[in-house]
Amino acid sequence: MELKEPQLQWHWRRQTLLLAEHLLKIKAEAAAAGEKVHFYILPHHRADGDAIGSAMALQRALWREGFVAQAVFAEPLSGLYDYLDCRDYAVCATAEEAEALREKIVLEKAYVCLVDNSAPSTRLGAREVLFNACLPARRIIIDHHISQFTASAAYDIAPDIVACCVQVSELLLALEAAENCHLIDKNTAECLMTGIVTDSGQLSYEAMSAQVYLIMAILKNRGADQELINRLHYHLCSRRQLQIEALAFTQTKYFFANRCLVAKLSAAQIQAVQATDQDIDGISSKLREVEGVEIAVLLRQTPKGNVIGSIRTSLTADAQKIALQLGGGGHKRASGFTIYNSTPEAAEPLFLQACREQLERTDESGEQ
Ligand SMILES: [Mn+2]
Repeated sequence: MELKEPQLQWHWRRQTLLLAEHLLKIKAEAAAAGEKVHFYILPHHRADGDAIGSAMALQRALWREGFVAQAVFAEPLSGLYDYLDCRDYAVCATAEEAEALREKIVLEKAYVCLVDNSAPSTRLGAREVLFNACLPARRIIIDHHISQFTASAAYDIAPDIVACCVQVSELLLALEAAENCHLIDKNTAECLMTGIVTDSGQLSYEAMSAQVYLIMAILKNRGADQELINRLHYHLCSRRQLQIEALAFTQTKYFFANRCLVAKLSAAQIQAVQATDQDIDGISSKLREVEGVEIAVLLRQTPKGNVIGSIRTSLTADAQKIALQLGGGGHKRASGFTIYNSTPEAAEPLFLQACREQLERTDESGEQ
């Protein structure tokens, strides 16, 4: 008996195949010259599950390919990711640390690969000099955000894809197919599954294509513990998280006939509870689920006095268009922005102005 499901055919994206070819060429040239090729992998700062998963999976796979590869983060990874067993990463947070690494990159004529990130000037912090120090022909980008860069053989930029980990999965599967080798072990599969589960809002966004489910099936088959990943990222709740959520949920205001919901947290409140980014991360997604709400935002103040806005939208409004007006970016259902030297109170009218245009535009165009 044969199962017929033509929609479930595997599809190779052109960018995946071009990038796989690019890597194989680098590998072949290095082998011919008898040289070691060095890669530095830079995810965006304040790395989330997708940034961490894609950076660590790529690092492990490049090792298997015989390259020297080092993921370099802007900050140490939270204990939440201990199950990924990724201790072999570097942290580059200061100008001095960046300078030491910059010299190595120049000396080694290294490749620098941005993952889950294609905004070097705003999302790398001190590591920006590393990208700039890399020879332009040795820069690689794998990203699913709207980008200033154009897709090319070395730049897989695909804003329609739900997670960068999907792109890395496709790349590694293309390399496996081309070389008849095994790159995705249990650990790498878990890194990749983590990015997909977290960046898709637990598989809830419309960018969850049939192909992404196929990839998840492969990752599960390679040993990814998707049940554990779901529990750690979506079900377990720290006491701090419960406290900061309770605080945020009582500091909400509705606007635009209850279509827009704004919650605020001051730096002092976050400090008092000692809440981490992870304790706070899920709040805006929960606000979006309130009946009738089309746009939800959490405006939270950092200790440095900046305001980070996390926008979540339901069916009609485009979070990315709102964030772009405020100098931020992201995706249709989830985007973010930073307003420097501000307070949640001062940021609120700016956010509402950006929403106003989006809500009116939605009305006019009659989008569903
Ligand atoms: Mn991502």
